[in-house]
Amino acid sequence: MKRGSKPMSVKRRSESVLDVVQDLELLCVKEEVTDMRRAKELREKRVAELRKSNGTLEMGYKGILDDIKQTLDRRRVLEEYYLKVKDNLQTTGAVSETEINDFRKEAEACLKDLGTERYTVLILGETSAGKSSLINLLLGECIMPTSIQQNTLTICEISYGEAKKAVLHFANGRKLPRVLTGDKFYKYKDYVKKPIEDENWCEWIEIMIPNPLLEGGVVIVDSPGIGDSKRVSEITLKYLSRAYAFIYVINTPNAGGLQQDRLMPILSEWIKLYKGEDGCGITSESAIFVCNKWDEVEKQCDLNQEEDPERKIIDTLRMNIPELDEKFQIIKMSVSRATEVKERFDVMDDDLKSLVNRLQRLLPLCIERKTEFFYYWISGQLCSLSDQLKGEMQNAKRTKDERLKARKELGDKLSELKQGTPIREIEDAITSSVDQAQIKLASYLQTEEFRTKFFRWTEDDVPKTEEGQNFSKMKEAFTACIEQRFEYTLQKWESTDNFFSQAHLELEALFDKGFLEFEREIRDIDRVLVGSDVDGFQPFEIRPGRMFSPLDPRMKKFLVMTGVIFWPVLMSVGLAAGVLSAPVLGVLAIGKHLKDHHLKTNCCQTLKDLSAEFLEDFITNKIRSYVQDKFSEETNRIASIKRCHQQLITKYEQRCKDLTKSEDESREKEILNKYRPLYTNLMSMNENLMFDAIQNGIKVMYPSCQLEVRRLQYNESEREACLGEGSFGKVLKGRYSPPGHRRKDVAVKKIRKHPDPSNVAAFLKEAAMLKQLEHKHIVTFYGVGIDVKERQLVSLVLVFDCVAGA
Ligand SMILES: Nc1nc2c(ncn2[C@@H]2O[C@H](COP(=O)(O)OP(=O)(O)OP(=O)(O)O)[C@@H](O)[C@H]2O)c(=O)[nH]1
Ligand SMILES: [Mg+2]
Repeated sequence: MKRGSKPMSVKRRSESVLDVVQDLELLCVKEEVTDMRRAKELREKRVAELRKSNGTLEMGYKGILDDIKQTLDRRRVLEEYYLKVKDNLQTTGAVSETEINDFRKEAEACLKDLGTERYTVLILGETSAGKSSLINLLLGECIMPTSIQQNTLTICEISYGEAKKAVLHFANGRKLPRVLTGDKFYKYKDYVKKPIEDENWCEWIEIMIPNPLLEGGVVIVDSPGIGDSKRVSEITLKYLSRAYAFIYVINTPNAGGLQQDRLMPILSEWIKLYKGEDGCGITSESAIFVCNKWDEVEKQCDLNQEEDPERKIIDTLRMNIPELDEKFQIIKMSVSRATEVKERFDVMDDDLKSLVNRLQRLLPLCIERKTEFFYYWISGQLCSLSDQLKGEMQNAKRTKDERLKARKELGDKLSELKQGTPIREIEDAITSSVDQAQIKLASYLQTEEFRTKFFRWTEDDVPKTEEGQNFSKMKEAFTACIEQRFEYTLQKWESTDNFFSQAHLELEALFDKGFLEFEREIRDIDRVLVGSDVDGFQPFEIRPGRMFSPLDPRMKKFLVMTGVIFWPVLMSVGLAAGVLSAPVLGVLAIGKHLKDHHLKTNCCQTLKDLSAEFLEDFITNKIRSYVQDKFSEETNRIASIKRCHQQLITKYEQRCKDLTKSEDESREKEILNKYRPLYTNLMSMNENLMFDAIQNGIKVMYPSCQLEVRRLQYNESEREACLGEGSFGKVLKGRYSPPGHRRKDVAVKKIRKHPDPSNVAAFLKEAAMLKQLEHKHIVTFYGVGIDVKERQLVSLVLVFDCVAGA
């Protein structure tokens, strides 16, 4: 495969009819032909069609890069506001140096994340699924070695460089990284295949090439296959949390495509990531599943009509990822066919085109999630800062007695916060869950049901080992096989018994309760500090994906007050990375057995004996840590909450001191003069931020609250359509088709005044309120429709159930 190789000229001299017929097959032309002229005509026609409809890969790249570029503006808007806030804080001097520094530090971290123009796409899947082949196809050149045997054994990060260059990062800490350029460049390929035991094994390899797709910041990462070797799989699992987006390559013909025991370990890590990672980038949308080797499936299907492997795959995936959008996220293709079509005719076949289309949607989507997160953050900062100023102004108006009284009250509230009762409750509950789970699991492992399943091995189950394979490889294969079965059997048990998931749910509810309590304690403190009416606020239901309406200033403020670290914690985020701790099971001590049994080649008996040994060892030594590991997400989460709790206390203690500092009552006027302009400024900046964010396409309403305007119909000009008018807008009859539901009659409340920052803010605040009411089952509120054309807000509507709305 050479990049830039000329498309094959149709006039090849020694071409036979058979060649052309093969081309037709490659191009998926079904018509049967025997005549050379007709065959060539058909071929030319098909290639022309493909060129017209799908274009070349270079054109595909352009689409992807253009769409990424589009998101740059959004990031710039946020950056602009960050600078504005910073300027304001510095020039007024109303906010303490420490506070400004805190703000700057956090903002810069966020901006760095947002501004990173490296979009890492991790390609993963089981061994020999075609991961490396897919990368070569996407890059249009043979960068990764491919083979039917397990081949990629290290992480390879492929990014842009003006000249070809590779850097080998040896695992062996004593060796310095080695740079390969010029003639030596391609030597990295030898290192890709080096087994983990090799002293020159690389932890990762950087490959830089002047490829146009990568120039826009896309970084493609090839990973070792998951499944056969536990140690090798772990390399990939470790990398997971660093990726932006994922392409999971499935070896479709292999046992119906999705081997549950292979798919699940990786998928469950990925699920953990996205479940929590709301707002931080990884969502359930951030992966594409490529059902590869479809050419082989088609051949098999000719023989065997009854099975539909695609359906089977979709069902398995959906069982594990209920949010899966199958139209967008699952694609069946033949990488080898697409590669050949691309090389011979320089066009994208339909498979490749559809992959490129999905990438074109996937990458900007992942960036979008990050911009949303940063928007909430900066807007929350503004709320928090203005609240602080309000507090200062409030205090300036107090008499000395009132101030002392406030200080006393604050002291009481603070000591309540310090006790940390909700935290202790959660900690106790985690310990008790671990205890119970251990008892339950131990008793299951003793049952006849489990033992029969776990100890029965047939010839088919024996891992494939090559003739004369070395001892340690053999050992590893047997161990992996037993551990996989163990995990799989327990997964099956869990899927009927739901013991762990029930325990997780109960803990989750406790976290929610604790969160609300925490939030209430802070609100109490705020009431003393700011003095304004904060009772009106009612907390929302907290669920990842639809936790709250971030429009609510209290909530935003709470999130930033508790620091960015708390944000993740609330949504049970990214801790999954920490969860990827050392394997609990470890390598079995099976050397002795293997030696004894190997020669007899009675593998089934060996596996059976080893399973028994494994089980005994597990029950006596490993069960506790296994169960603890199952609850590690909760354990990590509570640890972070504790950290944050401590930080909050420090912050409030400082505020408590400040409260009595300004003893001199004559300063009231001075303080008010100093703070009021900044306060007003920050408030309006927040409204402007929201307005600009909307006009630049950033979702300011949490996704569950913002509906797609194209699903909504209403007619403003019809008189009968008007259900009523209010001060803010008029209410019209309309129809709304929620995704996956029938069309409904709805009431559409449309903002009446010219939409400017301040009335848009007020209008949306109403939406936030309504979302809350919906939760209380008072009114069915479908959401907000925001329509922007050419960066201009054209309409803004709230959509309710018709009866309630009317
Ligand atoms: N029939 C068919 N074979 C394919 C297809 N894609 C890849 N292959 C073959 O599958 C084998 C494995 O491909 P690789 O790209 O090396 O697979 P990999 O997932 O990178 O494998 P490891 O790195 O070993 O985990 C190679 O022999 C490829 O030629 C396809 O679409 N159809
Ligand atoms: Mg590979």
